[in-house]
Amino acid sequence: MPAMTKKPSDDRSEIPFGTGGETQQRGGPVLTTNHGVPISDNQNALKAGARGPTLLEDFVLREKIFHFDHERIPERIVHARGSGAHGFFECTTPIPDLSRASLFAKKGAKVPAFVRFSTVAGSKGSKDTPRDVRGFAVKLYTDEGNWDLVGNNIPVFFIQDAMKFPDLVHAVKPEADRGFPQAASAHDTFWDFVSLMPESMHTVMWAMSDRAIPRSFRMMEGFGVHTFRLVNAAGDWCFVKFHWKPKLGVQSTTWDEAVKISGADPDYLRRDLHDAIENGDYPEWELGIQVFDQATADSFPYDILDATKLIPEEVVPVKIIGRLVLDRNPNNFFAETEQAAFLPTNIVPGIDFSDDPLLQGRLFSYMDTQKSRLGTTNFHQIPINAPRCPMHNFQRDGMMQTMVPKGRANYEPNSLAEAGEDGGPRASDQGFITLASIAEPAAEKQRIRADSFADHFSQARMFYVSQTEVEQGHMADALIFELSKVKLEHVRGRVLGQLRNVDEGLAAKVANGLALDLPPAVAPAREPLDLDASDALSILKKPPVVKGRTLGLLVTDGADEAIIKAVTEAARKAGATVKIIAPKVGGVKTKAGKILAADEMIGGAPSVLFDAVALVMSKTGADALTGDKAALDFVSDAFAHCKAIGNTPEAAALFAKAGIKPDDWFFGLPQGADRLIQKLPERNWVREKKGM
Ligand code: HDD
Repeated sequence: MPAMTKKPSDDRSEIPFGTGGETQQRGGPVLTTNHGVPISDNQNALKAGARGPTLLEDFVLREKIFHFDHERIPERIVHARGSGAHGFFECTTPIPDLSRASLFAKKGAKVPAFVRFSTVAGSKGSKDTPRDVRGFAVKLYTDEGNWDLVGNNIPVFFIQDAMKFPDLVHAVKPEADRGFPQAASAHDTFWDFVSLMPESMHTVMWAMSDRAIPRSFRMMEGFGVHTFRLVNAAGDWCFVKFHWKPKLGVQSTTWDEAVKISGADPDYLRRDLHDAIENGDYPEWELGIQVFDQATADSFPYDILDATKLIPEEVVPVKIIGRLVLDRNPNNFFAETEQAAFLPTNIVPGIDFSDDPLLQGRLFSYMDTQKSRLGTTNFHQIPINAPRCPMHNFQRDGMMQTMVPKGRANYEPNSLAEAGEDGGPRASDQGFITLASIAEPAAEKQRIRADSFADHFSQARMFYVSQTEVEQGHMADALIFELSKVKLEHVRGRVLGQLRNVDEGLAAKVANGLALDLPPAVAPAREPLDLDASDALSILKKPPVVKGRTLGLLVTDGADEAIIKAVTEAARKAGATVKIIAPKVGGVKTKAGKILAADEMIGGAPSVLFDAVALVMSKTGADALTGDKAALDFVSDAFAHCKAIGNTPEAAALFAKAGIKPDDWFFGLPQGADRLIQKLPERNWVREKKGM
C-alpha cells in the first residue's frame, strides 16, 4: 500500500519508518505537525505516483522544510561561542547592612542560576581555546526579578567609553575585506586599534597573559568589572566590585597547548564543563565583594568609574558572601544556552549602577541586541529568560506573544476596579528606586573623557610586575607571537613604543623577539606611577588545587593492572580523574590477561588534553610504541609542557626515542603515584628555561 494512503495506526507509538513500507515500534509520543496533526509517514514526500512530481499540497513536507530553513538565528555579535549550565546561588553571609537585595538577606537562601561562559571574538563555530577574554555571564532568578551579572574572566576592559565598543569589536573580528583571521587578535587591525588607544594597554596585558588561555571554565575567576553600588533598606549606599572565585583554583594552559588543543578538541572547554557536571563534579565559585565608600574611592590614584582599572585585593579585601554551584546541563543547547539573553539592565532592588560610562553604554546595547538576535521584544518570555517570580505589567502584544492577559486593563491610570473589573497591577513602595547620580548636579552636557581617566599605564605596569618570572616570560612570548602576525611595520613599532610605558624590560624583550630596534616611547597622557605589586593578579602565586584535574594514563598490552589501580586510586582519593589511553580504543590485555577498556586511542588523545600523564606499559608494548608518532608526541609534548610524568621502567625506551631526559618530575610507579597526582595542577617550569 503506498504510504500516502496509509491510515494512521490506532497505536500511536507505531511510527512509519524507512521507505514507507515498514514501521518502527518505539515508545514515545506520536509524531505530529506543529499544529498537532498526527503524521503517518516522516520518510517520504507526497508524490503524484511513485516516481512522479512532489505535490505542493504536502503540508507535512512544506512545514518541515519551512521550519528547517529558519532554524538558525543571528549569532551574538560578540561572545558568539559559549556554553552554559544551570545551578543555584546560595547566600553564605547575609549583608542586610549593605544591601536590601533579597538574595543576600538570609544565610542558606538559594536562588536558581544560569551561567554562560564564552569566548569574545570568534564566531559560534570557532574553537574554545583561542587567546581571548572569556565571558562569565550569570543570571540569578531572584524573587524580586532577575539579576544578571554579565562579566568576564578579566577584571578590566579595553576601553573606557561605550562609544568605542563597535570600533574595538570591528578591529578584533576577522578583517573586513578578507574575512579572517577567525577568533584571533594576532592581526593588523586589532593591534592598529589598541596601539592608538593607550587606555587599552592594561587589558592588553591581561589578554597577553595566561588568563586568556584558561584550562577550564571551571578554573576561571569571574569579575563584574564595573563598580556597582549596593543599597540597604535605609537607602544608604556603598560602592561594590563583584568577584567569582573558583573552588578549583585558577589554571591556564600554555600557548603551545592551546594551539594543539584547538586541533585535537575544538570543544575542549565546552566538553570539560559538560562532562564535569554529568559526572557529578559540580563546579563551584564563591561570590566575593569589594566594598568601599566615596572617601576611599577618592583616595585612589585612579578613578573607580574607569573600567580599565581594578582595585587590588590587597587594597580592598574581597569579602565572601555566597556560592554559585552549577549542577545541571541544559536539556537543549539552542533553547537554553543559545536563547539565553543577558542584560546588564537586569538588576534588583538593593543593587544599582554607577556612572561608569562603559556600563552606561552597555545598559542600552544588550536589550537592543536581543531584539535583533531573538527577533522579538518578547524575548523575556522564552523560558530561560523568564523571571521565576510573578511578572505583571501593562506591556502588550508584539511578535511571538505567548502570554494571554485577561480583561481590558492595559493602561494606567484606570478606574476599572471601581466597576468591579480587574484594574491590573500597581506600583509598589518596595519597588526598585534608582539612586541619585553621583555626578556634579550642575554638570554641563559635553562629550569628554574625565581627566581622572588619563592614566593609562600605571595599572598595566602593576599587572606586569605582579607576575612571576615564568608568567612574565609567557606575556613576552605572546606579544612576540601576536606582533609577528602584524604585517604593518609602523603598527609593530607603535606597540613597542606603548610597551615602553608599561615596562622597559618587557619592551626590550619583545623588540628582540621581533628583531626590531626599540623605538622611542609613545608619550603617555600621564606619567605612569609605580603602584605596589598585587600577588592576587598572578595565577602561579595562587595555591594549586588537585581536585578537578585529569591524568592521561597511557597503557599497553601486558601492563600491570595493580599499578594502574594504584594510580587510579591515588587520583580518586584526591578528587582527580583518570582517562585510560591505549594504542587502540578497544583497550589492552593486561599482564593478568584481562581486557582493560580504553577511553581514547593515542592518536585521539594527545597529552595536551591532560594535566599530567602516566605510562604503564610492558617492555614489548613500549618497544612497539617507539615506532608510533602519536605516542612519541604524547611524551615529548607532556615533557615540553612541563608536566609531571609517572612511569613504569619499561617506558624508558619511549623517552629515549623521544629524546627526553627524565628529571625530578618523573615519578616511578606505583610508589610515586601520590606525588604524581599532587603535581597535577603544577608545572616544572625550569624545563621551559632549558629551552625544551
Ligand atoms: Fe558585552 C555580550 C561582557 C562591554 C555589548 N558581553 C556580552 C557577553 C558577555 C559580555 C559575558 C555574553 C553574554 C552571553 O553569554 O550571552 N561586555 C562584557 C563585559 C564588558 C562588556 C564584561 C565590559 C566591562 N558589551 C560591552 C560594551 C558593549 C557590549 C561596552 C556595547 C556598548 N556585549 C554587548 C552586546 C552583546 C554582549 C553586543 C552580544 C550578545 C549580547 O550582548 O547579548 O550587546
